Amino acid sequence: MTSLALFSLLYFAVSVLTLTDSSLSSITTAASPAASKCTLLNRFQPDFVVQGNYVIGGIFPIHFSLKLRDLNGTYRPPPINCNAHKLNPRVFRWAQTMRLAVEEINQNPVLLPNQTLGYRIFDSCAHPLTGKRAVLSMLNGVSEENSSMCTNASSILAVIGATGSAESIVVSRILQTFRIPMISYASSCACLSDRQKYPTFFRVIPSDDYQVKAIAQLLVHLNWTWVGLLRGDHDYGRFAAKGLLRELQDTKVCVAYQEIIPLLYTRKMGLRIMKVMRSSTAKVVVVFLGDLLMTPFMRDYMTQNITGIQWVASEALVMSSVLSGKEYYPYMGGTIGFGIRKGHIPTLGDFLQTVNPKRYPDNVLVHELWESLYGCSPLPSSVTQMPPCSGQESLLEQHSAYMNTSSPSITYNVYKAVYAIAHSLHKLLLCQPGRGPFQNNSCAQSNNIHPWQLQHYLQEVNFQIGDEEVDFDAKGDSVPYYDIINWQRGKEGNIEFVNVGLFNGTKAVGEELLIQEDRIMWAGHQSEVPVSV
Ligand code: TCR
Repeated sequence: MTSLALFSLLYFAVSVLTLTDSSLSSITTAASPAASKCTLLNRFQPDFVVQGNYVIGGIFPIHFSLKLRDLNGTYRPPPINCNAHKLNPRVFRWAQTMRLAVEEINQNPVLLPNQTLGYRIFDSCAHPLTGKRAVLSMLNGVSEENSSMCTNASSILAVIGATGSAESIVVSRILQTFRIPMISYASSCACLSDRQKYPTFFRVIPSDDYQVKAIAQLLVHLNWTWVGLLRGDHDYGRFAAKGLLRELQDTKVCVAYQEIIPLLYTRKMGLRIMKVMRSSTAKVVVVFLGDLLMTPFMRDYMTQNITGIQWVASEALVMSSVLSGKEYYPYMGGTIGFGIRKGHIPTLGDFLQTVNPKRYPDNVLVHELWESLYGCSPLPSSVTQMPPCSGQESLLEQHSAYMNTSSPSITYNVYKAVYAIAHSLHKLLLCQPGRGPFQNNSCAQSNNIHPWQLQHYLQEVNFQIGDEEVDFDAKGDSVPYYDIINWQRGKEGNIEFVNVGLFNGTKAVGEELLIQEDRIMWAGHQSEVPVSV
């Protein structure tokens, strides 16, 4: 038995105790000659698959708010079925962007000519546990020695993913066993820069080590001496808070309190945190949190009618369209933070429009996208509880959670990550026998590429995309560059993200931060910098 099969079995034995999803409830052994070699766990299917000469994996939290029920051990654990939860249109766009990039590369006569890239995209359901299920299902059937295929299972050369740092940590631990490189488009925890722990991890988002430097410089620059700190209870929040405290050590900025918003948010906990915020003189609050956790907190915050807080939002929050409705402006207007570099994908808008129920009548995810965007179901009403759609719904720009293509940031990262793999593979295939980088100057064999061989080329990759150069440093990190984003009131009263400066981490110390203060609108719709002492 190959080591992965063994590994899968072991993991399956563990997973089955907690995950009794019907799709995972039995092990199938393929009745083919390969059956003795490969034990397939193939019942948990990818959401999107396309065959190709070389196959890459994708991991995206397409569904969110997976609720982990309490397991007290006295009853059969309920299935974890994340598909019963809501589809996240923004993330659905990320997954579509991966498909678009692969299609573009396959049509490109210069990049990887005469070769096709394929993909297998899995849903991580925004949780490390289900992220683990996604990566195991993706790998299932791949053997460690030669990454060759068992029946039906594609060998995966590299993986695009995951989103949250906590998920990437789990995914990396599994992929590194098979020396499969991964490129994350969103995991920014400084903890992931440790090559000893995460030897096959790369990312196209800067490490938070730079973001906390940028935030510390901003706080000092604006003379804010007391600030509050709010963070999520995850690796991202924990490490970012630790980093910020370190950066503030030798400055005159002090942290008045550090409060943690739990993964399972309750109103009671939220109110307790708001009490702390109210009683502190620190009016500036730095928050390391994504919009999924910030939204329920904000809902309670607004009922408490707290105003006068100047938010400094972390990158995961600062470009979130979920919180850009006009009802948020009195409470969150004036927010400032560092957003990752945006890019432009000219073909994205048209590509996203092609994803509709007329074209994909049998695709459950496309139905869910419609349910999520329009509150109606493209299926006959007998099947669902939603009212039937009229068929006239169209994907207009206003459905911004999916169609927002004006300033892609994480979306652009996904695009870059796919291109990084394509350029590396291209270089690998150009290798001249006798002049290769491997033992005795050998090259990789094009019909049997090992993922670690691709990693060698990924580490060295350097290419241009738009006006940006993409490469990785020795730790797999990418260029530290942020835009300063300010939340201002748009024409219709909603929040608009306005660019008011930048932080370029490649510049000399002291020259990294460029800020256009006169363009900033502060909390409470003020043009004067608020005071926080
Ligand atoms: N790093 C976060 C996850 C995250 C994210 C995002 C999720 C970041 N930015 C934007 C959704 C949208 C930054 C992490 O966990 O590392």
